[in-house]
Amino acid sequence: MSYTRPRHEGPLARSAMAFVLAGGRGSRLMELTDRRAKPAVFFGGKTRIIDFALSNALNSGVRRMAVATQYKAHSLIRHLQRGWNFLRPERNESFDILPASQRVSEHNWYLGTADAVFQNIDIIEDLAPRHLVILAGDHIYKMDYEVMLQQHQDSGAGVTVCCMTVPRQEATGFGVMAVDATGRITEFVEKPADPPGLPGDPDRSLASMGIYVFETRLLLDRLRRDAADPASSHDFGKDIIPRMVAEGTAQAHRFEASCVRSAAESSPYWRDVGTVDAYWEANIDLTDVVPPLDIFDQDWPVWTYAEVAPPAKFVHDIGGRRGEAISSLVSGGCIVSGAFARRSLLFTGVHLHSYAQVEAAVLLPQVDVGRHARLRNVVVDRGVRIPEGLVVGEDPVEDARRFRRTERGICLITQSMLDRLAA
Ligand code: ADQ
Ligand code: ADP
Repeated sequence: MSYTRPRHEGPLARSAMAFVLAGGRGSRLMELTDRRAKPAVFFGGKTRIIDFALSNALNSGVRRMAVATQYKAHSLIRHLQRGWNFLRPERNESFDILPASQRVSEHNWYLGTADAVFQNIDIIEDLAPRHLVILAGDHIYKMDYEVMLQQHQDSGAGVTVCCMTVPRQEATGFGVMAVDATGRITEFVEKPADPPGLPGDPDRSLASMGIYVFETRLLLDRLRRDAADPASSHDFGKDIIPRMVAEGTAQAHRFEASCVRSAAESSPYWRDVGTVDAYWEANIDLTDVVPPLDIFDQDWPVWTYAEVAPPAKFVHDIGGRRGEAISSLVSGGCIVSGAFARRSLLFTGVHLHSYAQVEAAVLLPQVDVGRHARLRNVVVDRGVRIPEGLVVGEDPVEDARRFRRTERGICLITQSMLDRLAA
């Protein structure tokens, strides 16, 4: 199924509010989330992961947004303040950063995802949006929330849950559901050890994407009741959604119906990028001639905070050796001098020095690759200085000794790993 976006701004989106959950740990990204929350991790050459959900909201017509933060939030908050501060109250717009701050009880940070919304009820009530679109800040996808809001209104459901099919073995990390012929959710199990397959397709399961639409009044009423329940873990996936499914008031929305695709994209795209392998792969995929995710789509731009940087520069070194990049994404402020990059992402301000070679490398902002270094299948954290002559990606044993090497053979390199080696 393909979806053509209506040219007008979504009327339901315009009166809705997006509430983005960005407080989780994302610990499977290892050292990349040592100091920053997963939504703040860089992705795609210029942007950070959370920019995708926020851009979806903005492009759908949503003009009121809030982001709940908790774990290691400084880098995320700084990014939001710099890049997302253009929504203006005088135009009936708003952008609120909501760090867990014990506003409701002096004993509790955000206990679960539902509690993260509950603790900010007063702020939501002041803004009085008609609908709330609850989102996770850590997924890469393009979606028009207006279409989901429209379905929610038409069906009269209490909650609408966005879903897609996934291979059954991978469904253990999701809320898994069954639906009837009308799209009503008849069963919902959060992260089942043995996920149920689809009728007629036992190797696939229907998974919740953690995107929910509620009428605001109904949700706030539910959250108040949930907060008073000592047996609840105050979580959407564990408490709120299963209860509404049991009452028969939850409806499924198919991601395919609202997934935004440019002419270049062959199938609906959604990635969790929750592991180093998935993160590396989703970034490197962008270097394909026809990538599965089109970040060049002018109809659905990915907004971000852009550091002011001069254009990327490619130069011969003094010996006449060419500086080149092929099948790569090269951001502003990069200098490729007598070095060679293939199938790589160079984020803002990366420098490659003479005789360096990088292949299938994700180099986060301000990485400096010294002369004669050779890097293959790597993710290099922001600001790392790769010493002259370092070779990574050719000797698995040596790689695993020095860096975080995944089973698939991808090496994550941080400055503290290099400092340890040098010590
Ligand atoms: P998970 O993603 O595993 O499953 P969770 O860890 O609760 O659920 O995270 C959901 C979102 O909320 C993430 O963006 C996370 O950063 C954020 N978050 C977590 N704890 C938070 C807190 N205390 N305060 C603020 N934000 C917080 C959920 C659903 C599943 C569904 C998957 C889809 O529960 O049913 O299948 O999402 O990815
Ligand atoms: P990002 O790379 O995500 O833009 P920074 O690199 O500036 O953000 O830092 C991420 C977080 O780590 C920030 O909260 C910053 O204050 C913190 N930080 C940076 N360097 C150190 C350090 N050496 N020790 C502890 N915390 C640090």
